[in-house]
Amino acid sequence: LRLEQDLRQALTLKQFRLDYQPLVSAADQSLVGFEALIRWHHPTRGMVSPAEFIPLAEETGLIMQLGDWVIEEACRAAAVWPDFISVALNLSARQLILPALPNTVSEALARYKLKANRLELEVTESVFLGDSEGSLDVLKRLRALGVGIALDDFGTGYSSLGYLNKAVFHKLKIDGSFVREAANNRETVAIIQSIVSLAKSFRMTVTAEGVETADDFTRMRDLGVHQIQGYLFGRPMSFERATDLVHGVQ
Ligand code: G
Ligand code: G
Ligand code: MN
Ligand code: NA
Repeated sequence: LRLEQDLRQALTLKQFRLDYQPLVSAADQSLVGFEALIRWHHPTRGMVSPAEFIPLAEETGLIMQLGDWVIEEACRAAAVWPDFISVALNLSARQLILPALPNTVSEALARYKLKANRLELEVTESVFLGDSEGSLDVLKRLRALGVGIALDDFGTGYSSLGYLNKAVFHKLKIDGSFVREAANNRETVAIIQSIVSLAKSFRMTVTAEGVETADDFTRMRDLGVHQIQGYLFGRPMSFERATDLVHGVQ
């Protein structure tokens, strides 16, 4: 497969970069962090969406190398930004099969002299589909390092509420589809309410993704969501633009 060959070369050819999407505090809309999102700029294909190449990277095992690069690159960015800015990155379920992952993370933190709480790792409920005991063990070792672990796209996967009772996750990220649906669906509002109360009883924070309008923002804030992410506050942007944002440059 052509795309697969291109993907294999893309790392050495330095065709990847991370973009950063701002996360703000619901209380005062101040910047509290960024989510790193990978971008592949192919010379002839143009921008290839991660929705297209991440599944391919997972199937081929390339996700291991690519994932290590993402960890390195996100830590390099975090080291440039002040301590109150956290950086979140996405992990594929396959990366959690690797017992070496906690080592990779702690070495990257050490290399960039980063406090562990600067880094947040996002996983989806799909980590519990395969070797869930092994994955949970890796997640616990990551948590023990002091990095944050967020459950991403919460509510869209199959139900795995039992896993919340393992003191692994520090944050739930409510999927953007719920946030947008909440605008005209009372049942969706009720779902978000119960997610927030669930999070409270497990001492987790809640982020709402996909916040696009001022109404979305107010609704999520009033429902008790702690952090907000979405086009209203910024699209994924280059490291340079993100750095400007950190320093208040418009
Ligand atoms: O911006 P958006 O199109 O970036 O992202 C599409 C999907 O790709 C999302 O589900 C997101 O979680 C995933 N994704 C983005 N960057 C990464 C990454 O660095 N690693 C993994 N595993 N997934 C990513
Ligand atoms: O990791 P996750 O699957 O949560 O990836 C987030 C995805 O949502 C990325 O593709 C990102 O570009 C996208 N995204 C971020 N903010 C918004 C938004 O406000 N609206 C929409 N439609 N998509 C968003
Ligand atoms: Mn994410
Ligand atoms: Na999401």
